[in-house]
Amino acid sequence: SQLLAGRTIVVMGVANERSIAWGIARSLHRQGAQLIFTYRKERSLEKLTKLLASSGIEAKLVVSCDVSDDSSVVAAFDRIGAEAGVIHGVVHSLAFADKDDLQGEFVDTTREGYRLAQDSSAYSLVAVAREAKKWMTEGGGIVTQTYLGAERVMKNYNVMGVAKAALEASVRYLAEDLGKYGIRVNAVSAGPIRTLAAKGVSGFNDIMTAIEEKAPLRRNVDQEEVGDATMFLLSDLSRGITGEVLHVDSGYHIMG
Ligand code: 0WD
Repeated sequence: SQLLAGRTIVVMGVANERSIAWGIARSLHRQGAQLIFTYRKERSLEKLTKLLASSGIEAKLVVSCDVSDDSSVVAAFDRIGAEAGVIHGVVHSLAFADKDDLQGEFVDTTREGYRLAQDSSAYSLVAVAREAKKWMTEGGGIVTQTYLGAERVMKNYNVMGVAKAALEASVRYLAEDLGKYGIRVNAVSAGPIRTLAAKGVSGFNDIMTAIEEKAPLRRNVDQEEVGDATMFLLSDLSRGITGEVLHVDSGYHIMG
């Protein structure tokens, strides 16, 4: 039987077929979830429409949402609530930083670059959780995507590492706030995966090679593995887990 039959889940952050959010959407669909998608750019809407058609996945709703704009988040979840009534999960798979801040030294980060990364990549989860919880009246799960750069200094990741640290702390505070409503909040910390966002991080190829050499599994992970772990965190199989950061990284994070 399917783990997510009868559940409605909002997936935020599909930009193209390589997006982690698309891998997640496929995992959720395989387990019977009804999916609602949000997108920011028109270009992503076009890609998403084609992906849905070619994969045979039928979206319950596709709605525009810019997570750095409160009124856009409110409007998106108003529409989602009006359409679905109840939602059981949200996948937050978005982040943004200025390309100039993903190279060189962190010490040179501008105030505006810092603000932008925090706002789109960390605060966005708080704004989304606040709107989503209104419709999560049967409980459920919220899952975001983070990276090891939150815990350790990773070359070039810089301002995004600091934003991911804030995101992971936000997961814990949100888990405490929403736990009383039966809503669990968790993060998946994925290893490097070649996507549009990854193109912005300089030296990305070297990072992937390091995983092949040093990670216990001696290989990189893919969108489907991250998708299945995220699916697990949205399903009842993980009902005792909240405030957690689950590494899907071939075990790389345990290595010294
Ligand atoms: O190696 C990787 N790719 C890893 C990514 C390793 C570990 C974690 N992650 C994280 C990312 O930091 C991000 O949080 O996974 C998440 C998804 O990343 P991705 O799949 O690599 O990225 P991508 O395919 O580029 O999609 C990100 C989407 C884009 O969609 P649009 O429609 O805007 O083209 O997030 C979007 C981004 O532009 N995004 C926003 N969407 C709404 N409002 C915003 C925003 N303000 N900012 C960025």
